[in-house]
Amino acid sequence: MTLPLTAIVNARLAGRPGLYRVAMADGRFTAIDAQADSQSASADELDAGGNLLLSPFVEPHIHLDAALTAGEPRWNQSGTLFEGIECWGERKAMLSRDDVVTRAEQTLKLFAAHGIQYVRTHVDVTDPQLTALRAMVEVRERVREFVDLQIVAFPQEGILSFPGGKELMTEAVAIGADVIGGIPHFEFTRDYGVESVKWLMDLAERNDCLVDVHCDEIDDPQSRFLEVLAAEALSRDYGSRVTASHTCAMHSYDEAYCSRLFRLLGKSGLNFVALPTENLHLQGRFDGYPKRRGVTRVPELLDAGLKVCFGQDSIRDPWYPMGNGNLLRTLDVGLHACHMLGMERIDTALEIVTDNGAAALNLKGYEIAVGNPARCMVLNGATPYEVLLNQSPVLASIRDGRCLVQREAPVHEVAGWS
Ligand code: 17E
Ligand code: FE2
Repeated sequence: MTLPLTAIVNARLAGRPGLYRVAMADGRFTAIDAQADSQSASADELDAGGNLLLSPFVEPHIHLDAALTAGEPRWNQSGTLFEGIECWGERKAMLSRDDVVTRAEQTLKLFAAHGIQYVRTHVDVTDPQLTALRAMVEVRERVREFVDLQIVAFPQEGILSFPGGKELMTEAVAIGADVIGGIPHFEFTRDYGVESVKWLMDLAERNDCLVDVHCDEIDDPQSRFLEVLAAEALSRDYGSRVTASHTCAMHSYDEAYCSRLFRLLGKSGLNFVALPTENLHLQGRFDGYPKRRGVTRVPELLDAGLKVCFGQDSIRDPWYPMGNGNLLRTLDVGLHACHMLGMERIDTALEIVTDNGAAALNLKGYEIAVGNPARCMVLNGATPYEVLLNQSPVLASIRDGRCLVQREAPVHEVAGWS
C-alpha cells in the first residue's frame, strides 16, 4: 500500500475555471482551494498536471459471475441474447466457489486499474445451489479496500418461469444480495412478466433493498415492462431507488407510445442504465437491413431530466467476447451509437460514467467535497473533449487518500519525425 497523500495539486475541476489544490487527511477531503499559479508537488502530493480531477468511474452493470468465460464450453455463434443464455446455462453447471472468486477478482482488478471504484454486479440466482451468489458475497468483502461492490440477485431464467424462482430470490436476499433484479421480457408470458415485476418490488420494499431490473432487452416493440416498473416505482414512491437496465425495446417503440411513456417516466424518476457495446452486439439479430441498434433512447431520456448511465454489461462472457475494463471505450461507443457527438453532449458526457452511475447506485458522499471520502481520479485531458479524444487510461486513481493507480500519459512521438 502506498503512503497517504496530503494533496493533489494542479487539478482541473469540472465546470470550474483555473487550477485547484485538493487537500486530504485521514482518508477524507479537507480543503479545495483555487491556485493562483501552477505549483510544484512535494513528496506526499500528487501533481495532476492541469488534467481533470473527477470522482471515480462507476460501473453500474456487469455480470461478474460470467466474466472471462467466453467460449466455455462453446462460443455463442448467433450472437443473440438467447444463445448466450443457453451457453451460460452449460457453463453455470460447472461453477465452483473458487472459479467465481478468481474470475470476479481478475475482472475487478482490471476495473480498478481503469479508475472504477464502485461496481454493481448482477449475479444469476437461477441456480439451486446459489454457488455464484455465495462466492460474490465473499468477493464483496475481499475487495473492499479497492472497490465498493453491490450485488444484484438476478434471476437469469426468470422468477415465475424457473422452478423455485421466488424461493431462490428470497434466499439470495437472506444471504446478502443488496439489490433486487428481474427479467420480465424473458418470462414465459406477458402476465408472468407483469407479475414478476410486482413481486420483485414487494420483495425490495419488504427488505429495504434497491431494485435493478433487466427490462425489455429485446427488439420487440410489444415488450412494455418498463411502464409496469415505472408505475410500480411511482405508486410506491420508490423511483430514485429503482433502475431500469437495457430498455432496448424503447428503441423500437413508436413515437405516440413514447410520448405517453415519457410522461410516466418523468413522474417516476427512475434511473436508467444503457449498455451500448453489449446491445449493439446482441440486438438487431433478427433484422435484415436496416438493422436496429438496440440502444435505448439516451439523449431523449437525458433531455427529459432522467439520469442515464452507461455500463459494460459483459467482459468476455457468453454474450460478448470483448471488453477491457475501460469505461471510456463504452462511453465512446455509446456517444456514437446515440448521435451524441454534439459539443453540448460532449461537455457533459463524463457525467454518464460518473455522477449518473452514482445516482443509479444511490451512492452517498460520492462528490469531491470537503468531508467526503478522498476518492477521485485524474483523467488524461484538461476538458471532457480532450479526455474523449485521448481515449487513454486514467492517469491516477485515489481511494481514501491513497493512490491505487498512477501511470504516465502515453506519448505520441514518432522516431525521426520532428
Ligand atoms: N444476461 C442477460 O439477460 N442479458 C445480458 N446482456 C447479459 C446477461 C450479459
Ligand atoms: Fe445485463
